[in-house]
Amino acid sequence: DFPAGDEGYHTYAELSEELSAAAREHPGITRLSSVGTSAQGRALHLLKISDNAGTDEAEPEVLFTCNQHAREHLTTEMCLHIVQRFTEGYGSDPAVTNFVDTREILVIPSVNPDGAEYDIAGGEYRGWRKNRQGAGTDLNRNWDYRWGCCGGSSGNPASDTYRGPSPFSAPETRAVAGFVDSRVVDGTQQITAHIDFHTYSELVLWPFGYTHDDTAEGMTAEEAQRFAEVGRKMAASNGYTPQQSSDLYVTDGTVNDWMWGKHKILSFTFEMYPRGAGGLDGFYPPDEQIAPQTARNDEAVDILLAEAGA
Ligand code: 0X9
Ligand code: CA
Ligand code: CA
Ligand code: CA
Ligand code: ZN
Repeated sequence: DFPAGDEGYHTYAELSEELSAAAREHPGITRLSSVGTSAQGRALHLLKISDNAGTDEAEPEVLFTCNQHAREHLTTEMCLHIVQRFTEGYGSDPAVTNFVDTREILVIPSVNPDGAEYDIAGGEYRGWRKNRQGAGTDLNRNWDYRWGCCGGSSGNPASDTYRGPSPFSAPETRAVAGFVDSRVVDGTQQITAHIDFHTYSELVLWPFGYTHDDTAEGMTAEEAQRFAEVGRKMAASNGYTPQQSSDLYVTDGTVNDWMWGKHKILSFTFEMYPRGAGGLDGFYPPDEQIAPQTARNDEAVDILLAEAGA
């Protein structure tokens, strides 16, 4: 469990129950499923929120993923907040109602439930980042786009940025990627925009991460410009700092590079609160921060949902 005083965070069992409750209480606009299972067999929950959620309608699909990194528990709360806002606000909040009616909102609140549970299992935080397959794979180095290309990951299983023995060796990344691949319908990828939530540093990041170059094969100057424009607009709404992800440091095999490189999905990483901290402390803000730091991204989420239709 979470340490005393941090009970506001959701364990995997509590997350599962919240999602079931949201689906039960809002059956017309939700569909709860899973994209697969983790290395230890936990369901990787997926909640779709849209009018006529049981039907695949011709509406832009927007994906939100959270908790690739085990210890980044605030991000799971971010995805839950998105779920709650777009279910509970439907019919009363006009902006929410409009997005639910005109988009298919796809939320995967925990990509790494095994790691998250391990991080809290001892009743005190362990500072765990990776999944729980062997010595652990960094899921955000395991995606099959220029995997291991560029010194932005490690081949050492003991490393916190271990890329795994092969691309998509982790069942968690393979499952999420399989779901995204399955959204290609009649040759067209239905998902047009995506945010992967992380902590911490208060940043809005866009691809590519594998190279310092602004443009590269698969990223024209116009496309890079669009990323920067949307990224800056979202950052202006939440006070984060916008930049190309490699400006932070070079990574390879990350989710954004795959989403854009393979599927041309407008894919961002948000590094949430806090802006700075001493080492591991930044991963464990008190649960009193959940409400303000998740609501802080409401406008940015709405900006992305609007852009998804553009
Ligand atoms: O290293 C990561 O996977 C992300 N940061 S975290 O502290 N949450 O681990 C950042 C990924 C963004 N990509 C690049 N910085 N290139
Ligand atoms: Ca508290
Ligand atoms: Ca719909
Ligand atoms: Ca659809
Ligand atoms: Zn992270």
